[in-house]
Amino acid sequence: MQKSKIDSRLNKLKEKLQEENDILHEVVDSFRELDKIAYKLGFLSEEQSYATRISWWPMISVLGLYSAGKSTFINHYLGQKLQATATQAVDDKFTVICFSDDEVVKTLPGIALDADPRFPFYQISKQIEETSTNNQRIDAYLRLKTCPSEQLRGKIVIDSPGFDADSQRDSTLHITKHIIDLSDLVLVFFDAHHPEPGAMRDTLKHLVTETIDRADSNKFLYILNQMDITAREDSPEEVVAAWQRSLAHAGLTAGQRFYIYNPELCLPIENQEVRVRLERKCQANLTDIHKRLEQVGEDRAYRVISMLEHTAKAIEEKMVPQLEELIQRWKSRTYWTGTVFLLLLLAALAAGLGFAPAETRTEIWSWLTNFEDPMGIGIRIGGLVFVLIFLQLNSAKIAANTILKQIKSEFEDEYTRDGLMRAFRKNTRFSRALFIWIISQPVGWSQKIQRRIGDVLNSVNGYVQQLNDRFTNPSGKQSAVALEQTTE
Ligand SMILES: Nc1nc2c(ncn2[C@@H]2O[C@H](COP(=O)(O)OP(=O)(O)OP(=O)(O)O)[C@@H](O)[C@H]2O)c(=O)[nH]1
Ligand SMILES: [Mg+2]
Repeated sequence: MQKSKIDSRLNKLKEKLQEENDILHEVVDSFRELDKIAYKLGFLSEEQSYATRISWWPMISVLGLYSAGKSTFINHYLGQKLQATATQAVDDKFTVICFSDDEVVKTLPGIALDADPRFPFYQISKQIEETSTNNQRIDAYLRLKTCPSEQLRGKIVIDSPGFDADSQRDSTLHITKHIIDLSDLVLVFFDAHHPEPGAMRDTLKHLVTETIDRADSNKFLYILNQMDITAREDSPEEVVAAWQRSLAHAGLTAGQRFYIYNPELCLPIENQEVRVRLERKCQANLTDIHKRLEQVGEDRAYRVISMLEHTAKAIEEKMVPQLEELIQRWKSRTYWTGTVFLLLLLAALAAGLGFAPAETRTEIWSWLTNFEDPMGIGIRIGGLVFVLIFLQLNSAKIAANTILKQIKSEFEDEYTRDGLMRAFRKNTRFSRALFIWIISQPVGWSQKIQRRIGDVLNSVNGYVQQLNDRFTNPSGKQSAVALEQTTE
């Protein structure tokens, strides 16, 4: 049941990828192959898939101060008037914008994001329902729009409601954080009307101060927009300097900053010198931002393929050796626990015999050393084997439980921890505990499986080659020179 759910989700994912004419749909099959290997080894349960742990479409989120021009920027980039814009705060929802061949723009409720494999949002609805104070559902915060703009192929853009001086609702902050975590690129918009810190306290706190120490801080682009308006009254350099000071005040001293205005909305600037200077700089900045947006699309295919390679190598070079080490630990712990139990049992028997009357001791001894009665020998050997197996199975169980607790505290990464625990349980179940002394490798780790991982790793090279061909030669036709080079 669960398995067919994951199958249909991945089939849908392939369909969507194919729609965008991308070689990535083949990569889904390679992820599926790794899933099957992981099911055998126990690292994944059958309702899980490595393919759902990565974002197949890179996400670009546009966040920032209210009325800073976020929606206007997106419309300009897409070449479509997709999002409503106004001088008043217009939007209180996040809009997830994705590509569709369909000429008609479709707006769907947030719940649609749950069902679509393109979006890594499917766990968030539950969290929102939990954090929201008045039981609001995901539809109250998110909507989905499809748009046929070529710029959107292979990407997802998220427009967001503006931050204002009032403190944000918990759910909005929660979604913002989730979106920031998932995004490949985050554009943080400021408004050149208010470059000073007072007007944007919340924005600075949530979108600047809290992002500075992140490992992925280079994905943030800080953008001062609507420069044309201020240039009519103040010197643009002073406005930019005031903004830079606010950012520095919030703790941001490095990071990529840009100042721009929307060329379609630019108000006339009387001072020609200022106009030319500003136009040149803002145009260059806008081009740089657009380049970064493009880059995200191109990087994405390589990134997904490198995730495939990373996952295959992690199974082979990390997970399996870790599991082998845990199994060894289990064997030696079982051995010691069993030995202690056996010694305790012997000590108890010795003590029992010590207290028993002399005749009983002699009787037991003569029974034990009587090798004439085959039935009796059988009972004695059987009894001994039974006691030893009983001790072994119990020691193995106790040892396994202790090691499971150790895995829980030793591994911080949730996926590694859960995978190892699941595989370890599979390796220490009853039938394995019975033959613990002859176990040499983890369940499922056969030569055949190792070859299959090797095949997935080989396919990575093939995918990279196809991608290189694509980007160096978008039409798909190889030039004579390129052909010569590849056949050499
Ligand atoms: N002159 C000028 N006006 C702009 C520029 N960018 C946006 N605007 C105008 O600023 C107003 C606000 O723009 P929006 O795009 O709605 O701003 P937003 O950030 O999406 O606003 P919210 O979604 O409400 O937070 C609109 O009236 C736009 O026409 C610009 O660069 N120059
Ligand atoms: Mg808007």
